[in-house]
Amino acid sequence: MLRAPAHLVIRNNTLINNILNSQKIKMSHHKSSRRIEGLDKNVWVEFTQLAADYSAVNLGQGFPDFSPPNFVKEAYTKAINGGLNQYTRAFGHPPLVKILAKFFGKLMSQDIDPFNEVLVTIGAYEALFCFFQAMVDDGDEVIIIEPYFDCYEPMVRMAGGQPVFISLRPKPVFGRLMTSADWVLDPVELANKFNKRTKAIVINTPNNPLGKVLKCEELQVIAELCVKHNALCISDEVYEWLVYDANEHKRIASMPGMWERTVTVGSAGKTFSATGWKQAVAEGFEKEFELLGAPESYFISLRKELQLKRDRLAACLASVGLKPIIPEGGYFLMADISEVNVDLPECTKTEQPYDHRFVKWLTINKGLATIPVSAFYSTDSKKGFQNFIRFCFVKEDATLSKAEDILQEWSRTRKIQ
Ligand code: IK2
Repeated sequence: MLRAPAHLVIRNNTLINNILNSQKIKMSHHKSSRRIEGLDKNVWVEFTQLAADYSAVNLGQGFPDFSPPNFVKEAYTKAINGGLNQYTRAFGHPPLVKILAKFFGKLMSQDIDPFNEVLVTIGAYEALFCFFQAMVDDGDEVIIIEPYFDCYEPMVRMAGGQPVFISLRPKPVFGRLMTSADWVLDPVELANKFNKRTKAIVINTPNNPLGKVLKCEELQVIAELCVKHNALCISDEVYEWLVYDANEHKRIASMPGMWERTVTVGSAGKTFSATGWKQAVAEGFEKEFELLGAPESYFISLRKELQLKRDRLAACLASVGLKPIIPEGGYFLMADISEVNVDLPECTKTEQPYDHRFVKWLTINKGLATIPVSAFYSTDSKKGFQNFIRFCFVKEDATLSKAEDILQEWSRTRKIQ
């Protein structure tokens, strides 16, 4: 599976709650293994439940509340009615791995062997899990860039590895809204994180939660360090089709010296707005292959639609004093809450970071669910990043309107007080 040092384009087609995302199951008289210590809590379990309990307008978890495109829904029905209901090839359904190799081979100008270089997993989660289990050994160091999608850290630890964190830091901006491009890595600091124990670096572009799209020059710095230190790169590109304005998604696997040392992870759930699906993806990619770059392509129309939603939400947040950081990609938007004074009541536990308490208050008292950004930082860095919350804008216009009404009403009452 992951045995060859060859490049693997890992695509997947559904979202499942894997062991890291499930609540700890108590087995009578048996202690759970050391490997899952510290995994009993996570931000998705806690805040998704809270949103449901208070029937809040949910701009928290990253899933579209609109339907996937008809052509994939039809392919799904066709697959089931046509008898595709039982096991297929373990490493990926042959028509799917073939079109993935053809599709991404074209984008990366590489010949990709569908049967040796493509692995289909159940969600990007499983692809990440397989990578860490297959490649990381006890004591290996894995560099993780903060803020990061929260499963990287426990997955590295579970494999026996040691996470080494480096933060993207915001540069000061004057007279305009901040964008995700203003958050940058210090190349010297990054170089200092590499050493002979470094097994891999995890990158995520467009980034969740910030929306940063890594530029060629930024990827170049990472690539050169990987080559110099013979390190692997796991490149989480699940939002690859969602880049806005003049930004372009660049694939680190295409850079000199990187093909042999990169595992690229995509997500059909994100790509086709169907986060809970398992089939019908091959036909979706077949159709998109024909339309690549054309205005009728779903990847292009979705991006345009989402850019409007991003701008609409950003304008609303700015008008009520929650400073948005304009994302270059992805479907999340971080906002700075430091200038909004809220008297958080006693009921919110004080030992939790401020953003956790703020999000709870907003969900319970105003009926709007979001996600605290400190959940995307390591324990030592959390304190420095308690003043941001994340909004998901891959939502129906009606959902966004409800959120706007809540925010505007709240802003009016703040002004009156
Ligand atoms: N990698 C990243 C960067 C992701 O954002 C996700 C999905 N996250 O969505 C939840 C949220 O942030 O609200 C994944 C991997 C997992 O993708 P998949 O759904 O294909 O398993």
